Amino acid sequence: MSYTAATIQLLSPEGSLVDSDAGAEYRQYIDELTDDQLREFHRQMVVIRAFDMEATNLQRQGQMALWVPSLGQEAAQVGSAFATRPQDHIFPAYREHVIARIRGVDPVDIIRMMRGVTHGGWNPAEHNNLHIYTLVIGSQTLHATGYAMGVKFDGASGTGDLDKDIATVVYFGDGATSQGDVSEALIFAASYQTSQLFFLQNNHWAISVPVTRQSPVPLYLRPSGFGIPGVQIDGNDVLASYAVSRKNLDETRVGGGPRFIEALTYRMGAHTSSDDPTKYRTNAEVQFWQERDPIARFETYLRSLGADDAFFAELAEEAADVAADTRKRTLEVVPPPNEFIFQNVYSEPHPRIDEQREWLAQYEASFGSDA
Ligand SMILES: Cc1ncc(C[n+]2csc(CCOP(=O)(O)OP(=O)(O)O)c2C)c(N)n1
Ligand SMILES: [Mg+2]
Repeated sequence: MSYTAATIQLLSPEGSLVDSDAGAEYRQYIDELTDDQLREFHRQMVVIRAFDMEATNLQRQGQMALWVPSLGQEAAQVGSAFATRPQDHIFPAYREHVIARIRGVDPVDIIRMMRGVTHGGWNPAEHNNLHIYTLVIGSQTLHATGYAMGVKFDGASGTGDLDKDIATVVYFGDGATSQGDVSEALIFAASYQTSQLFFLQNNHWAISVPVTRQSPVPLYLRPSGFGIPGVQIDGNDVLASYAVSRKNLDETRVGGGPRFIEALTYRMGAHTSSDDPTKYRTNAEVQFWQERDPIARFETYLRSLGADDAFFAELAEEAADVAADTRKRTLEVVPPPNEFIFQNVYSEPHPRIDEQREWLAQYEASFGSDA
């Protein structure tokens, strides 16, 4: 499944602006961007790719139980993340590493979580409303809709103030659309007319199940059955992701009702470090998408605007520094004390917890003092 006439694309895979009728209503959002903002889009994409590759290596070297790569999906994530406003709440799935970074999460905190040394990751209230990762497929769409309903009941959306009204964004995958949770979230969003953006990253695979097996129609058409407008974008085009998200977010925040964006992208790497994609997909398919790489086309575009070799060299250095720093700090992570497991289970002391704490202490002691 690839781009069609309905797919909004503002930047072609060759790196030049596309002047199509479908994209016309979004062009103004691009025209407003400064050179510095465009370079920041690129910077975030390049840095997170370096981080992601280093995290993949660290997992291979036994430093994490699992890694979930974001390779190839940088544009869908960066564009939509920059389209949010500070007051917005974001509910990610589990591979939105650059969105977390843009909202102020230290990416090493994602590694800590995958290493199993934190309970959940981070406190959303201290990280610009970036909620925690959710590995239970699709469940975050319900969390987001519930949150957006609360926002609406509080009168904190739909007042017409772009700088104050809160929009809620939820990220999910093509496979998630087959979960009942997502349909339920769409129904409640439509019924309560929440200020909410459903952002689907269609990376064409749900582990080894292709999207074609999960839906005979393009997924952006599905929300119309719930009364929610849907639009399909080239998710490897950071400009389309930014502009279409910006417009839909600003319309939903002031009371336009929920919106749905399907970003066509591709998971270039494995589903996770536990997966071998060569078992179920062809090299030709991977190559097709390599030719539509989100970063390569944006570099071409920035060069056409005047970015020089020095800019790209400095950025490559910064990305390498982030990767090196990620490695260094990952190797320094100290496991928390056992007591950490028992904290926050109940608000008050509980005999079962005391029993389990005692059992663990005895078990640990059974290894002797050298353990
Ligand atoms: C409720 C539930 N069922 C099954 C799984 C196992 N599982 C993990 S990832 C995944 C595929 C998800 O695919 P998609 O929604 O397209 O997201 P992607 O991983 O491609 O980003 C599945 C089935 C799970 N984590 N949760
Ligand atoms: Mg998928």
